[in-house]
Amino acid sequence: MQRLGLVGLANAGKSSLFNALTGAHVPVAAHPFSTVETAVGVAPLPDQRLDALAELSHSVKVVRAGVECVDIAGLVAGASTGEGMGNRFLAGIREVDALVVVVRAFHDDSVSGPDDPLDSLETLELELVLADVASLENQSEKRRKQSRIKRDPNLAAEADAIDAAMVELQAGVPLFRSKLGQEARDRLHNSFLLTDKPVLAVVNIGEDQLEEVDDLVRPVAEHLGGTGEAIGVCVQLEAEAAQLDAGERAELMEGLGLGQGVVPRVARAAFDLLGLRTFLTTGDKESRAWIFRSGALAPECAGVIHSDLQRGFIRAEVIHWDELIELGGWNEAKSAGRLRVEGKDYPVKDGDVLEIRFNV
Ligand SMILES: Nc1nc2c(ncn2[C@@H]2O[C@H](COP(=O)(O)OP(=O)(O)O)[C@@H](O)[C@H]2O)c(=O)[nH]1
Ligand SMILES: [Mg+2]
Repeated sequence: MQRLGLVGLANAGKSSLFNALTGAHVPVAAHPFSTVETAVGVAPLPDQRLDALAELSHSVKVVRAGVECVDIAGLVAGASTGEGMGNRFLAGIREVDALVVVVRAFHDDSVSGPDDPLDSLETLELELVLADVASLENQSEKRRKQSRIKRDPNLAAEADAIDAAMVELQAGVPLFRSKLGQEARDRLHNSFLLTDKPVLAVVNIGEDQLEEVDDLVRPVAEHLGGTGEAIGVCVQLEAEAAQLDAGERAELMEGLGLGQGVVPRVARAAFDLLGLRTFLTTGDKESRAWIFRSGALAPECAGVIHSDLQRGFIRAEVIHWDELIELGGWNEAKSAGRLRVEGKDYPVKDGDVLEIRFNV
């Protein structure tokens, strides 16, 4: 499963965001390093398509997709040289597939730490950049030497990619917002870099800043350019709301003009960032969202449901969810001739409703 790592300076609100996303109860405290053990949880993905399908099929159960989140222990300036949680922090980041960077905008004198979001983002980027520089040190020479010994041109190309990455990193630019091309990025996979992961920034605002949220988010969004999204969230408010029952939560959020709250949008954006998609199944037992990699073919998607369905895959009957709703049901869609029959080379699309035919 793909994993999302929450990172940020101490007291930025990472554990609070983790709780808001996953509905967990990780200790939240006004001192750094309260998160000693790394917490892992699943954030359910909001999905209105699924609710519509469940209603259509009178499903007993609705099973949402989720994204796995890791609350990574706090970072202080100097982590790349072993300050604070140092290497432990960096190791935590190495293991995730995308980063949610939490930067603080809320003011609270009783909670230590910087509250300038852009400043925090730059501090964080610098630590990650320094760690990447350290791990690439001498690597291109090594690759070049091996390339000569083994007569392997791929190693020389990898060395070139490392050199190109070093130019960016030494100018202080993390790879996620660098000019490095896709081919070079692909060649850096073996180097397990920290700044090579896709990034979503969450600007943690105070309740008193709801009106200025756009002004607080803009500098961070501009800094990331086209390479990453930034979302303003009043994390503490949403973490508290996550502990309420659905009715009370809706009332609180609506009252503040926050609709469903912003956290579901964070979960959705993070999911997209990971390059993940969902297809759907629906019936009277359950309506369910299943996760697949963007670009996966029908048999691989069948395998997400059960390996038998992949092994014995014959064909898939497919219809996009909104067409199915419009037609009023599976049988109606069938008699209208709107169910498509797709074979082994069909690339499944986000929002497809599938029924798999297979041999046991
Ligand atoms: N006033 C205020 N305090 C917050 C907000 N978000 C988090 N905090 C507080 O900041 C402290 C650190 O939060 P925590 O989630 O533990 O941060 P972490 O160190 O990044 O995991 C806690 O005391 C939180 O209650 C907020 O939006 N407003
Ligand atoms: Mg924490």
